[in-house]
Amino acid sequence: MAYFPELWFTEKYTGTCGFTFKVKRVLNTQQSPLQRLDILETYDFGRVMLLDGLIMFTERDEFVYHEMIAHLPLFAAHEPKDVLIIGGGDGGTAREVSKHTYLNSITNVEIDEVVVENSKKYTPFVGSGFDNDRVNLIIGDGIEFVKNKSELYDVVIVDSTDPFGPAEGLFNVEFYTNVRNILREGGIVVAQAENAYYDKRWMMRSVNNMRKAFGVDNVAIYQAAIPTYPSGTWVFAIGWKSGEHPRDRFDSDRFEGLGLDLKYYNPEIHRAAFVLPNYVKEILKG
Ligand code: AG3
Repeated sequence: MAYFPELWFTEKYTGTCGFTFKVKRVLNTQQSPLQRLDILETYDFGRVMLLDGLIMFTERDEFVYHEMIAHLPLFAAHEPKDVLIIGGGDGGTAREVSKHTYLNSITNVEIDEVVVENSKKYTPFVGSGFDNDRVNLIIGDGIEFVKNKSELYDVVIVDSTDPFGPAEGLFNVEFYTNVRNILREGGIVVAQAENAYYDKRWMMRSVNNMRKAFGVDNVAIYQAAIPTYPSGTWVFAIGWKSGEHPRDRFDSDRFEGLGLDLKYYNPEIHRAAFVLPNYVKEILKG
């Protein structure tokens, strides 16, 4: 009788626990100049992209991350015109930002072309985000891009990998300061900031560095439930150059006007995402 050995993948969260699923097949494995990339076909999560062995997104729950990193800052921003995405090489963030059809420009700076190529080929549900003519994709280093830039943006979205390897420099004070310098008054930055359960030090590195660049009173975090990321609850750090807390800014006219068909983000979530459990509040106090 034929013998079908099974293939399982585990992302280790610590030395002693992790997240495991069975793999139907491996669609691609590739080493780019910057990182290892794997595309898996799974039973429970559809297609999955790994970078350096860590889950970047799954077909089943990527909508949570991409809606929350894009729509929350965009609906909080006052008449946004120009958006900059740093990272986001899979196209998921560009896909969501493109739904804001009134924008003048969407610039996406991704360092690794191999991620873009693979996403277009194997995970078009996000990769097609780059098919939109309004998305200007630049293959380059986001850290360099924000240095000495003269163009201004209303919203900057940092959709990066974890804070080591290629993305390390996207979590430091210098980077956030350069981002602040290219924001218009009232402008908003959002950065994926890991989680408060397994990786509170990384989360706080992002929050503290953003605080140094924007001021303690102009930085907050919000959370979203993402089943396939460590702890299942993901943190986004948000900084604003001036004006009201983004929790209290929500352009309902623009939201109603666009009539988006979304699966996670809604006006109630916009506010509620900023409500934090006590253990997270404690961590934020430092
Ligand atoms: N970027 C953030 C992924 C972080 C996940 N970390 C992990 N699995 N250890 C996601 C990219 C999606 N556009």
